[in-house]
Amino acid sequence: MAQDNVAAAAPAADNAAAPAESPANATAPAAEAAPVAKVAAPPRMKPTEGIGMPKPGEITLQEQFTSTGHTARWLHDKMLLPLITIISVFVLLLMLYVMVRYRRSANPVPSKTSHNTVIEVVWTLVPVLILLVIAIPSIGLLADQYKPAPKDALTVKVTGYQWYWGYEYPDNGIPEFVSNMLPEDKAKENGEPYLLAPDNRLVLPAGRPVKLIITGADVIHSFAVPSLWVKMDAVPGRLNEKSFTIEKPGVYYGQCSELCGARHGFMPIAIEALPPAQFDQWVRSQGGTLKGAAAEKTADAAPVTAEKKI
Ligand SMILES: [Cu+2]
Repeated sequence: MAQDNVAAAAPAADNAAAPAESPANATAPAAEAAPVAKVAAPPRMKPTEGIGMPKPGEITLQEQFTSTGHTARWLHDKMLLPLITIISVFVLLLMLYVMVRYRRSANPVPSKTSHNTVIEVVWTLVPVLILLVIAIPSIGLLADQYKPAPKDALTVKVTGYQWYWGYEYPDNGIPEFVSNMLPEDKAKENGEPYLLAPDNRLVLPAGRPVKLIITGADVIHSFAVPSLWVKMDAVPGRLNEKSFTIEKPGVYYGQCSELCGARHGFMPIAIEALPPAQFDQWVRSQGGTLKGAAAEKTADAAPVTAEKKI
């Protein structure tokens, strides 16, 4: 293309009636030095209905895509929910029984009983045992949620602003870009849930450990993605860490979860988890460099120019 322009400009130089822009066209190719190989960003991933987002009428937790998420959902669905159901039904039946069995018409002379050692021991010990049974998996889950990231984790800095998110990839040399909510017509056009879909997503690799460093720039926000079991406060002047590995590629939506001002409800989060190779392609499309094992595999990759993905 550069040669075409030069060839076209050459005869024009002798021609007095040459269009005014000809000299500019002739010099432009010279100004652009060696051709730069451009890596295209992978196409914007389509979300799957009901995955990584709430479902209408849903009463339980969203389907989980991290190991901590699976433990948490198991604790909620298989332990807490059955226990509170049994206890609530038991107390309700006990109250109904007492109301019917000891009603005034059936008991004109009320009992004067005020003490029963056996019952008192039972109603103290049984709740203690129930709490102990809950505590064991619960403490394990708590520890899991704050486990430090493995050494090879990809670090991404997340900053909460009034009222949008900023994402920076220090490991890949990608400077911060911001993520704003999509207007309703644009979200619908993309086939994405309005109020959950932002323009720029937080792109992460699936199957590789990730470490988010979360902070706030103005007030306290909270970075929360329910289907990845992620919720961490973004506090000005403090760096909070959250580490996880996303099991499957996909789009996972979340929202700011700390009341942060007028547009708190309009600063959604979308994590696009790409297969590792596609993530590396995305990094290069943004002008970033690969890190660790990913860099060795594609060491001969051509340099690229930055291209923002919308
Ligand atoms: Cu908020």
